[in-house]
Amino acid sequence: QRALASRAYGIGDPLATAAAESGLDANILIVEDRPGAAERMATALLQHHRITVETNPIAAMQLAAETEFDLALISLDLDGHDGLRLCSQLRSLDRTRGMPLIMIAEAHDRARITRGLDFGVHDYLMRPLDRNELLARTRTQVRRKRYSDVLRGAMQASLQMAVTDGLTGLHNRRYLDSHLGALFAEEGVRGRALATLILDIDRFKSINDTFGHEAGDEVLRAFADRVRQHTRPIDIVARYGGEEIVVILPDTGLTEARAIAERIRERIEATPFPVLRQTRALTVTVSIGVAVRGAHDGSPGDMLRRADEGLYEAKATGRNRVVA
Ligand code: GH3
Ligand code: MG
Ligand code: MG
Ligand code: MG
Repeated sequence: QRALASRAYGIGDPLATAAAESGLDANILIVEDRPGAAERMATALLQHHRITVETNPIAAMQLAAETEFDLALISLDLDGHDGLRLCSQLRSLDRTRGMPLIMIAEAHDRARITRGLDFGVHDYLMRPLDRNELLARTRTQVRRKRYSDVLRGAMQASLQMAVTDGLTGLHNRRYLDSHLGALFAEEGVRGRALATLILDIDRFKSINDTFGHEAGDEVLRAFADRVRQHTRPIDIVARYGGEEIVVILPDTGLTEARAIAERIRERIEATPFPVLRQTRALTVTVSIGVAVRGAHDGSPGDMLRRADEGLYEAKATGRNRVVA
């Protein structure tokens, strides 16, 4: 589905295909308390869809919040309850907002139908129900739902792509820039420490020059994986430049940050990196600059700059070391 979603973005065809195939097997909720009507609808729709019938709007609300339905058909007159209120609640809840709704109404319901359409109910059916009309309107809404699911998936995929580095799967610099400011402010307000590591592979250019750019890419990917393995889920790990990775460590002071950096440095050096078409794995080393947020730092840029100075010093004093 993800592949379909990313291909579909900006291209018409896969969307059309998804829509054409969507007529069958939707998950449909019918909220109706007249047994005859509920049964007739269920019988007509069961040929193509999975059907759940519920008579009570409160139970229906709960069910809709728990299960993903592709469509709900809702009677406006449920014994003692206003079906329109159920529609309105379903439209306002995050979890159910994307579910299409069809009202089942009587001729005297004109005013309520209009109100429903006004707040986003998609369609309605008049009693006495016509079987073919029921099938047609249902099909239309199910297709619309499938189409918008595909679009939403494509949108999420492209948003994800915009903040992800394609080679390593790490966050990219754009992600770092847009999240670091808020994190910096938040940790400051809470009076917590914040640390930064900047890691740069030593003599990476010679890996490219000796073994080729593809081997370089392979090392870079494995390097990124190892760094990620040695950090926590709450840390931000981002590819900052060519072969530089920045790690932001929330709630972490200098001593701990230096220890984490030293551990990563050791792990990189200790285990050589296998490379395609090379019988011997390559020993790779990394230099790391460490900085913590200072009392007078106005922005995360100040902290990053000090980490970068640490990195520069690590390079100047022999590489394969951590400088805080
Ligand atoms: P130093 O120890 O001083 O860091 O030496 P270095 O060779 O690692 O440093 P430099 O910054 O001069 O070179 C980095 C190299 O990284 C240059 C560039 O060709 C290479 N590089 C940048 N991005 C990529 C990439 O995505 N893939 C590959 N294979 N190489 C890359
Ligand atoms: Mg460099
Ligand atoms: Mg380098
Ligand atoms: Mg570099």
